[in-house]
Amino acid sequence: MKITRVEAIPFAIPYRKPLRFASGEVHTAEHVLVRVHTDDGVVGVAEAPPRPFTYGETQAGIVAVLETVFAPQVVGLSLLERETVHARLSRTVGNPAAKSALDMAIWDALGQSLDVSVTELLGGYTDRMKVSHMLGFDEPAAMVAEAERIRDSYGITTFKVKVGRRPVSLDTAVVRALRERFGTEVDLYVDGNRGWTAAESARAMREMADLDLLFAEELCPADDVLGRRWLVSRVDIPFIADESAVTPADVTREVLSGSATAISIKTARTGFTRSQRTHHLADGLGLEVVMGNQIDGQLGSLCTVAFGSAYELTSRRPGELSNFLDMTDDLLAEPLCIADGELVIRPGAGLGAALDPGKLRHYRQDR
Ligand code: MUC
Ligand code: MG
Repeated sequence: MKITRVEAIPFAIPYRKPLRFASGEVHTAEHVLVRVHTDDGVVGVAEAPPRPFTYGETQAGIVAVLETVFAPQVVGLSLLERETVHARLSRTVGNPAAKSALDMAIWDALGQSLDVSVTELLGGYTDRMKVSHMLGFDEPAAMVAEAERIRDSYGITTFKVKVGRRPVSLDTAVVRALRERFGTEVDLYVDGNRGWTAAESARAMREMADLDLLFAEELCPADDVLGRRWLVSRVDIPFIADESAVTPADVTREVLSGSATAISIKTARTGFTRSQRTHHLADGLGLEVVMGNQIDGQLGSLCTVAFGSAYELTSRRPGELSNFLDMTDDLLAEPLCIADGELVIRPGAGLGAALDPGKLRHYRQDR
């Protein structure tokens, strides 16, 4: 169970349609496949989705930091030494997606070596999650049509609506149109990706007060410290910290200072080892948790559902597991399948993520 080699393989798969939100837009999944090899011939896999506009990581940067900084720190360790891996990687500040993919590939390899699933290794609560779908910026009619298509095709009835445009009525009109079209048949929440000021957020929330929203996420920047606290104190639904609370320490700071009352856990940026810590912290603090999506491909979504299914708290709310539906293709040999609004973990050991060698050859950018 000794780690012998770490590969970082850049690949690019186009989106059918771009996802647009307040802090950026994504046209192509330019991700990094991480493979961890062991002396027994086991290969663990995970993917790192860089989000330069949020965390400053780039595809080339992730490859470089994995090859030159992180791989040498883990080669030679046993798969069981996950806390040593965590301690070594944690000496470096930042680089969340690079560290997380390495961490998750190690857990996958460990699961394969022990012949148990990652979900069982982590907590083994259930084998599935309900799915929440993210609706990117568009006109109200187009966003309603997209929600209809997603509901009809996959049985999904929870939608996260991207907001944060100016004037705020551009977005409040979308949420109102969704509620008018679907009534109580769907659950809705909003994510501003820091696009509004605290005052604009308060105004938008007033305009949407009758629309029965589940949550509000990251409507304004947490760096506007007093404005954000003021906003959170007057919003009467859970206020989710997403990009403002990446590490467990961030969560502690944001929640104890009154800048958030719920959190998003994204395995793409906290892997399994840190996500576990964040889960336990949220459990102790009594926080609502939503399993978020860093615009992951299918391998990343498999990681999210594997973690989310492991605990009662993380599987309570629908997880954001469906961004891959907008991609033209993927690396998994057998595509993920969302049915009746649910995604089920893969049977078998580790993550159960067999890759298609032909697709990897086609989409990889390093040869
Ligand atoms: C989200 O919840 O903010 C957009 C950028 C990113 O990193 O995640 C997405 C969705
Ligand atoms: Mg968010």
